[in-house]
Amino acid sequence: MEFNNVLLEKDGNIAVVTINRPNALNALNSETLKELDIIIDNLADDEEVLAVILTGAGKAFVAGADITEMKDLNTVQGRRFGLLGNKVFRKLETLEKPVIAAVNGFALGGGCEISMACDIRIASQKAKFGQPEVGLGITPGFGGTQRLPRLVGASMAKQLIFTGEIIGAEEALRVGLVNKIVEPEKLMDEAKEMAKKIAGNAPIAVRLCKAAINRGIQCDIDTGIAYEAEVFGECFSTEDQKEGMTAFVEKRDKCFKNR
Ligand code: CO8
Repeated sequence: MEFNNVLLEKDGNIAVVTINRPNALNALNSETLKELDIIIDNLADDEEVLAVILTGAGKAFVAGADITEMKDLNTVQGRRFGLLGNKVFRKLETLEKPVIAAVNGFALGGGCEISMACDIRIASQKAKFGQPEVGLGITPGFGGTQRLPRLVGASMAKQLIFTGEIIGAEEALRVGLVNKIVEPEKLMDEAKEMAKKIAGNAPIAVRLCKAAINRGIQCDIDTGIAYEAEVFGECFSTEDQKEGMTAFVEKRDKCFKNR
């Protein structure tokens, strides 16, 4: 399937999704969001894909939602646009496969927000992050007020959102917005290496860990632990649990089958 603004490539079990509107610094317009929506559905259904990398073409990761498209929206249209972005980002966040954001450049507004809907963020030394919305007369609208405080704490999230300041990769690492920083030319190799490492583990266990962590960060610890016990138990109904533990006992390489 061909898309106008997003590229999808596969490298074995790894899918690389590249937002590809470099002339607009990969700004997210409705068409791009709708294409991402379809691509995420396709990735969910593709049994070959065990991990996903999201990146941007050219010098930006994503420089935000498309300001040209948003400029003249009325209340109803603004809400609809916000809901579309939120629907797609939440679908990405709850995709039953791990997603790594390989942040190659500007990740501003909706760009920072889509990176936060990924499970892990690897930043190039050239990456820049920020939520500059208040300078445009709006609030973050694709989950920034919700995911940023969960990642960096309420106080730092308020500083970043109230000031709209743009921070570099080092500061993003310091505040816990990114997992690691790498040289620009090594970004995709590093992301693929991490994706392959994850894909080498039992896929059902990885999927259940993602679900347990995502659920746990938004509920009380007793509910979270009860959920963990449930998914832990579920692992023992999988062939891969038997394989992983038998391979350990027999001191041989494991061969997971995603079953
Ligand atoms: N939307 C549309 N076009 C953009 C965007 C954007 N967010 N960002 C850059 N572009 C375009 C520029 O207009 C320019 O186009 P053209 O060549 O036709 O003039 C092209 O990309 C290149 O950009 P610049 O020439 O500005 O490149 P610079 O390297 O000089 O500057 C910056 C790079 C600093 C990233 C600058 O482009 C910039 O400040 N961009 C806007 C960043 C921003 O404010 N992003 C937040 C947008 S708001 C948002 O994301 C809210 C999300 C929630 C929405 C909810 C809706 C209800």
